Amino acid sequence: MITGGCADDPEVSRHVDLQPIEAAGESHADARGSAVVRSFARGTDVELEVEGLLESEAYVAHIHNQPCQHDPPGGDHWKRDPDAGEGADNEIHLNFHTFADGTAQSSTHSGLEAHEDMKSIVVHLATVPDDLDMKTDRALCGDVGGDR
Ligand SMILES: [Cu+2]
Repeated sequence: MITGGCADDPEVSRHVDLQPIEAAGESHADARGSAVVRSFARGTDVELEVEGLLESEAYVAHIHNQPCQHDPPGGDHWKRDPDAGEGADNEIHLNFHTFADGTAQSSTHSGLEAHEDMKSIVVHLATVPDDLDMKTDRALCGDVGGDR
């Protein structure tokens, strides 16, 4: 349950099934997650649950602007205004820390309203090896479903 979210009745709720990205390798092969994206006239709530991640690690997740089949999976960050800058006032971010069993839950309320470019949720690797960059540091991806 989200408390302190946008409103009682979302206009649209979309479910997201997150699967491991192959490039993340063995360490995340069993990672899974699910999320709900609720759209309101005045913003967006996201609830995320993950398991099978590294123990007691920090992760970041974002809403992205391409589907998971895109290369790289999820493309770039979704931006409410594509011409404006990065950061939480134009993007939707979730920061979380896993428990000792590799699970975590995270939720966020953003004042940014959804639009069609909201295609996926990407969970980035907690620790980025030297030979990876933001395009290849992805642990999980899930397409934002179109169901109403
Ligand atoms: Cu991202």
